[in-house]
Amino acid sequence: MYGLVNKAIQDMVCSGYSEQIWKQIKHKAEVNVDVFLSMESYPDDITHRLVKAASVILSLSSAEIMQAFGEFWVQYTAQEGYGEMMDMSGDTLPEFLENLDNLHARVGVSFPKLQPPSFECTDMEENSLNLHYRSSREGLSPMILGLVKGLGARFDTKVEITQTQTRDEDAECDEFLVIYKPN
Ligand code: 1DX
Repeated sequence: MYGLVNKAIQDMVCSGYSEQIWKQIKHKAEVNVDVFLSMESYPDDITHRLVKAASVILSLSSAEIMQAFGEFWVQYTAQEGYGEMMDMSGDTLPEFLENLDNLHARVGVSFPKLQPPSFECTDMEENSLNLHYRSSREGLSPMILGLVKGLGARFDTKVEITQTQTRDEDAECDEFLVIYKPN
């Protein structure tokens, strides 16, 4: 994944805990990268090792860390150079979710190593939708819970999200029921 992701993990830990805790996490993860470059691609394994090590050092589950990271990502990218892109992607939670594939397509033009996930909204009602999530990566569904909650905060919208399908023999992709209400 692009370094922006690892940098976001670093900033989340440093702002919520401390630089020293971050150093411990990096050491435990055996990650010897001094500074992550946002626009450089790194092996996914580095990100996974950081999440695992953070879970040990902070005594949180990997799922909890990934969910917190998803929430953090929405505001982090908005303030780290991608605010305009986020602003263009919708004024409401459902609109933003419907535009996510376009957003990733735009990023992918400049950053060809992007492996963008795909999001599809079905069964759209006044206050609910079904979110289908497809990714070349595995194990990231806890992050989706956080990302959608982060979007709820961004749009001042109350959200409940539950996973209704998990990608396995039966289901072709992960699915989430999103219930929302703008304040
Ligand atoms: F609900 O499933 C709200 O590296 C959401 O595979 C979900 O392949 C917002 F560094 C610049 C750059 C670069 C901008 F400069 C990414 F290149 C992307 C900014 C998306 C904002 C996807 C990150 C692929 C890296 C799912 C989890 C990964 C999507 C991460 C969240 C808005 C983003 O993001 C998976 C990669 C951006 C950029 C957004 C993502 C890669 C999301 C969301 N994804 C890189």
